[in-house]
Amino acid sequence: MRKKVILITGAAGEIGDALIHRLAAEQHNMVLTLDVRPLSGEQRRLATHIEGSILDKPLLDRLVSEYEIDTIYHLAALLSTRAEFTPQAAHQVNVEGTLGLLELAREQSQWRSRPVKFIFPSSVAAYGMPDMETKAECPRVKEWEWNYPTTMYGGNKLYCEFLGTYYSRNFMQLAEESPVKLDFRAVRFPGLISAFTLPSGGTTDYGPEMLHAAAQGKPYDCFVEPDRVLPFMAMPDAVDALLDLAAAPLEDLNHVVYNVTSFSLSAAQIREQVLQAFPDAQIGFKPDHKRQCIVDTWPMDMDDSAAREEWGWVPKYDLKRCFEEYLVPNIKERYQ
Ligand code: AKB
Repeated sequence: MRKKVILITGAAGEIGDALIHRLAAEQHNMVLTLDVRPLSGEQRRLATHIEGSILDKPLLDRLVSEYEIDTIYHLAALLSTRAEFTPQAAHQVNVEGTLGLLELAREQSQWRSRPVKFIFPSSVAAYGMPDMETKAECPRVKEWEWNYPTTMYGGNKLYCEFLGTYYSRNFMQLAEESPVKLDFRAVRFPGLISAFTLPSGGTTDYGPEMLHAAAQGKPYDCFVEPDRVLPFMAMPDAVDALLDLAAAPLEDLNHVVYNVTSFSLSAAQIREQVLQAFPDAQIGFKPDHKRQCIVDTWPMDMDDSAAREEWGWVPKYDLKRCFEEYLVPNIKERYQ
């Protein structure tokens, strides 16, 4: 008999790190992880890890012959700044990789006559505000507004939301016999901040980088202007959002894609928060024009009322709790 598992792709990344801990602690299911990189020491104890690529079709075939994949958390992706330097590679990983996994989930759903749950982290990058005036006039965007991404990553995420919707709702809609469709659900995340890991290749990275540099006594130059505002969220809330959306009864969900967010603040306000905890921190501003342009197309806030109404989404960490109870104590302990 095939072993029933929860599959996490991109498991060695920031969200994967936190998600493995939660899944292993809270659920009895076996966690199978896939990443081109090895897992860190502690994670290795909690999951069965396969070191490999989501683009390796024979590897995916081997996985489904051995395991019954019940839920997929598809986290593997090249983030926004990195994707601008290697757009073709980003398209391969972000779009073709997702398509391959959707196919795998479709086949598994039919083989076991039950939908595989496919949980997809999308991003604030799926939005594209045309200019700063519009950004100021429309600070809190709904899921269907301003879906005009300007980056490869944002375009990839928006298109994969469409692909997931297609596979879960419209696949084979012209065929007489409707196959069992998979159950695709997506959250659009703001910038995420973890006390334990640092992101790499993202455009919201200045938030966590400022804090982690200060905790280590290293000087840091922020790559966006002080007045630029973006939405952010603490990593434990991001993991809660994925788990809560996965657990929500399908009949309660009227959407496929949901915004989730916690607090919005400017780069200068992040600096102030960091200075409260680390008064000697040396944080300057040296804007990078290209990264700044990306930030300028992302909205200042996201309207997450659909997630709140339909599956009870509420972030546990507002700005104050995020810094005072989660980030600062854990980061101080980490770098002590
Ligand atoms: C990035 O900056 O690329 C990510 C994201 C907003 O999805 N953090």
